[in-house]
Amino acid sequence: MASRAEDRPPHASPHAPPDIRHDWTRAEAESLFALPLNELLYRAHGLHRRYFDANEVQLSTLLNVKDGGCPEDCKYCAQSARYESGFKAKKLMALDEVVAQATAAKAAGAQRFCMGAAWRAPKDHELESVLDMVAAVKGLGMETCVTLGMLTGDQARRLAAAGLDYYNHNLDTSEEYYAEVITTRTYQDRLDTLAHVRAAGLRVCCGGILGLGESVADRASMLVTLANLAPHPESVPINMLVAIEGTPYAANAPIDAIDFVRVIAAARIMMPASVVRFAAGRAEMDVAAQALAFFAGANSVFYGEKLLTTPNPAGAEDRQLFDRLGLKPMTPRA
Ligand code: SAM
Ligand code: DTB
Ligand code: SF4
Repeated sequence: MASRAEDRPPHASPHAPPDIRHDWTRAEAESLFALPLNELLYRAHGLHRRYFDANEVQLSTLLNVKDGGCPEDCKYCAQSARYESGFKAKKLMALDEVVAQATAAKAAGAQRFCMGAAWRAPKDHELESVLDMVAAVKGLGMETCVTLGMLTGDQARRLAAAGLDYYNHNLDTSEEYYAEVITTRTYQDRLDTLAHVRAAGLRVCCGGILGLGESVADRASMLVTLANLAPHPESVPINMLVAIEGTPYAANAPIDAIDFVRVIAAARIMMPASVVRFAAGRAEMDVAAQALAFFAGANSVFYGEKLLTTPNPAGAEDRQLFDRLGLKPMTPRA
């Protein structure tokens, strides 16, 4: 397929292979991981600079609007009702509380407000309440994102009509490894929801988790699935597993920081125009490793002292980090 004009940076030669491709193979992704680190970083950072201001970072604040009690069995998750994580189920948060939290996030400098719910899939009356949240947060002048589990086409269209900007729905791992991690839904269920979200005209936020016991081939396979979605997800969160007491993955070994950086770099090369988020796991990584991840192509973070159920660096700590690194908040695109 011929590449679209906007897929090429202005100075690219018309004969050069396009940067933006949807025909990646697992062997290619694995060979990126196998490059000497400096070579991999050089290639990734070069692409990063072609498509982005390399000194800008996108800031998203997360709020769990529906805590715990989820019927799914995702082995990493604090909110599955199947494990003894000690995390209690609560009712859907009230609208005024959501607005108060979004207002505080905006005042602290967040550009996007992401609301998560521990559902397998929203019921229609539950979706109604989320539509009100989306409209209210949008009314504050923030970008909106929600992650609610599986959606029908109709539900995706209703979210789009309410003014939603992004829908987050992660593939989490490779298709081959998926059934090891989650048995209550299939990879195809995930892909179907992503297709509904895209067809409704929403921007897609889709990534995965490292540290689930997956192999390097699984990591390559996940990136290939992501990069072969056409168009690419606009936002690609790469999470490090936050090991949760009581879940089957409580004792998983932490992933090596350099391996994490390699995945960020490969994601940057395979999806050069997408915003790649260093998502969960920054609280467990030192500043030098975070700086390397930003150089490798990460240009978004979760900003605010809590993820969904676990800690994230505090806003003041991150502001200090961004100052040290000379990173500035990214201007949201229209
Ligand atoms: N229930 C919905 C779903 O799973 O689609 C939305 C909320 S769910 C908590 C959103 C995403 O958070 C998951 O797909 C997973 O990628 C990430 N996540 C959950 N628990 C995590 C953990 N302990 N460590 C890293 N990422 C995690
Ligand atoms: C994503 O990719 N990561 C976020 C968000 N999308 C919803 C969730 C991270 C959760 C980390 C573990 C927790 O706080 O429970
Ligand atoms: Fe439920 Fe989402 Fe957690 Fe899976 S990741 S158990 S679907 S809240």
